[in-house]
Amino acid sequence: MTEITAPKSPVTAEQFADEIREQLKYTQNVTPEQATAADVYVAASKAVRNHLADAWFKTQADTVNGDTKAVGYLSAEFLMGKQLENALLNAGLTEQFDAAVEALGFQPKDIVDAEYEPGLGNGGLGRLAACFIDSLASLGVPAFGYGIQYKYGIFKQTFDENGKQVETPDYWLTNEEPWGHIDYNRDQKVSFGGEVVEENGKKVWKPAWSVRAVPVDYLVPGYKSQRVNTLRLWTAKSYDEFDLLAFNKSEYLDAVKPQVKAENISKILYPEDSTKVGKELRLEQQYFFVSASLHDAIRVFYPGEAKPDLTTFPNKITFQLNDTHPVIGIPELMRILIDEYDYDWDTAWGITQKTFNYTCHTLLPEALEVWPASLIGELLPRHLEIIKKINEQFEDELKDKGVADETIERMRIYTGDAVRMAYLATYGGSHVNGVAELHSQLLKDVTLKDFSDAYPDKFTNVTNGVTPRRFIKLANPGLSDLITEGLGTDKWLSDLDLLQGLVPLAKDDEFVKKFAAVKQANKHSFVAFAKQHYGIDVDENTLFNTMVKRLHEYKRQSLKILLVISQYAALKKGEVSAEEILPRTVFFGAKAAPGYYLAKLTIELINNVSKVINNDPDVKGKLAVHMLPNYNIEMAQNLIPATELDEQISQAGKEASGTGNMKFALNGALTVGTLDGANVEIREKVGAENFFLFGMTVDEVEKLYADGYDPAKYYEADPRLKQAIELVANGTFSNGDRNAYAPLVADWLTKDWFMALADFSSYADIQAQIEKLYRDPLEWNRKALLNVANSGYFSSDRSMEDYLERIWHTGPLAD
Ligand code: 26Y
Repeated sequence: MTEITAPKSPVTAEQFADEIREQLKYTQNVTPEQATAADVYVAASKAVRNHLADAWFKTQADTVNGDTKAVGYLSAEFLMGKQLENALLNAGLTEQFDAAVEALGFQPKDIVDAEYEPGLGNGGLGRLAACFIDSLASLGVPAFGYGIQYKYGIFKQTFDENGKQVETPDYWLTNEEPWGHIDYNRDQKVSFGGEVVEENGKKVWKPAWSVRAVPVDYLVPGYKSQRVNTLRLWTAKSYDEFDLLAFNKSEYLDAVKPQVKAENISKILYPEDSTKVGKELRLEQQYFFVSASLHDAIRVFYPGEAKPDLTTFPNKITFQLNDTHPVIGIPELMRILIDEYDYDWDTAWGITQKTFNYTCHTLLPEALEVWPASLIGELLPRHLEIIKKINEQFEDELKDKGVADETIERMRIYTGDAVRMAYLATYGGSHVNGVAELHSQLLKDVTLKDFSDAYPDKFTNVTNGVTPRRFIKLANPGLSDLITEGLGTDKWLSDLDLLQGLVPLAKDDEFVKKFAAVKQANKHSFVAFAKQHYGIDVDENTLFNTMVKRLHEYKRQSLKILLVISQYAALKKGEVSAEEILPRTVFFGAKAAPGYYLAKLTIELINNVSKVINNDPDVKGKLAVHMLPNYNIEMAQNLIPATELDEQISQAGKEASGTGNMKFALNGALTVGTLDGANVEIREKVGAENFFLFGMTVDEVEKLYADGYDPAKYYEADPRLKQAIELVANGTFSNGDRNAYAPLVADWLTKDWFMALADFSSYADIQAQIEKLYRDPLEWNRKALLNVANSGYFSSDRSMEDYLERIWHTGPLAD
């Protein structure tokens, strides 16, 4: 047995340089003279990984041998961002790295930049998973992230000459990827299809085909915690490389078919979010990673045991279902317990219900996954049987509770031809949570109302959070230093509530000026970043106003672009005098799902509005608009710290939480936003006077839907809005082509499902307040600083503490 030692003691810069040289020599096989930045990046990454190895082994051993329940975070997405800088920070090796790399003749930034960002997620849900595992490791809580190592992450976005989004595959594994270790010896078999037969009174699943799930392990180092957790992403391999028979008949393409079919499972990340895609491959992906992960957990916690006592399973690990994507895990654990380990139904159900909890990340009914029963039956026949039985038991339980028949009808998990995954998750686990106060309330009152009536105790809230290590310390070193100076300690990085200590400093004009200088420096840096990456010229003496997030109608990028157009029109008409003009640069960043027509048309519109405005000498220096391509974590880390005004303008009741809003507030941007998602709590924390609120409330939205919404009425009523839409309709942004945006215009005027038009006037009106405040830099920055000081609550460390207390009922490993 290997001795489990404490983590390696810190190294000097010289030692670290030697370690990099060694990696260059033995793994990259280049001399330091031959080495490029890409070589040094791989070598340094491997050296850091080696530094973490002992702490990783120790964490694993303590996790398995101790009696602290671990957390298994099951997620189809982990949007990690670049790893090297973060690993250095958490391992306490940043200074050694900087000096070592310089000794080797490189700039640290070039080495860090050589990393290719893995895009294994779509947006908020995937990034949240990444923040959560960072926080769990930092808190010292034993945890496993379980997901899929997609070969192709979220597509790379470019724009064609007409401003249309073009999606290109993101083959992020083109070059050596030093972080993931593929562990062929810890593989799992995952099977599909076939039929269920009865043998000796027992149901036996005879699958038709299987794939080999091979784990790729990523280390998740905690910040100053000496703990290193595991992110285990599964990749699919074929058991049959070649079908020899077919090959001998020289049908080469047919011969590799099984391999292609198997490996397809982990090939691509579906780029849809918020609109469900009922694709067979997606269900295969879900089952693939969940089945492998559950078996893996049994392997980890009951090593070598042929007949483990799995009644203890829920004491070993609690599984969080990150939205409905891993919910097939509920029937899968039932199947494992009953078919593979011979437990009776009731025992299996007890274990299963105790093991799982479900987080819902949406309010859009169309984002709740529903699978055709026929598809589940074909792909996972045994699971369909189990789901039917779960549904029967569920209906009986509801009857016993005295729930009315028509309510039971509405609540059915299995409807006869479909399986509702959110309902299965709600019934099949112990707790259900939304991701912000308002969202959790709406889940109880609307989306899952019947369930909350029947099982009120299951429902709880955990407001999202973001990791301050990546999103303040790494993204905004200037602000980090200032915070540390202001507080006299850097402990805030592990206890973000300490930011409160900055509140009194908002009264200190000198400190506020320092804060303003940091923001200006960040703007300056972003100007260089934008020039380098996008080839654009940005004027740093303008208000930096940003809207970055997925492109979706409910998020209302169209509301923002209509406002920009109206501001442009006012400037053109000379309605604003030279003294009144507040120069602004508006940044958008957003990917649209490839099949989402209106979203893609909105991107095209923004690009063409940008072209017209940026090339119009009449508004030069007053208004500029940039649609930045390929919004990703790296862009977020550069743009958020430079932003002064953040847009969070979704229709009230539609954005479950938002996490960008938290990152902006923590980086000293003021928010203009609606009373939606976590905006509500952000406004409460930072103070209503430090937040630009506009628009309808959830109740007002509901009432307007009920009364019958007619967007044309709003169009007629506000000349600013009317003018903006007319400019889109009359071809101003399409070289006179009146058809170019006709579908968007028609949608605005006749449907406008998310009521952008109804909120336009209040949104336009509040701009005067924003501009007035911005003209007083000291006051603006005072409020921005108060946003930072009062946003400590939005640390993902706090989110984790809430999950630990309300849902997981576990905690850190003993030291
Ligand atoms: C079913 C499939 C197409 C699907 C794939 C991805 C459905 C949803 C998603 C992703 C959803 C998502 O990212 N939701 C966001 O989660 C964040 C973290 O909780 C929230 O802050 C944000 O409001 C929500 O839109």
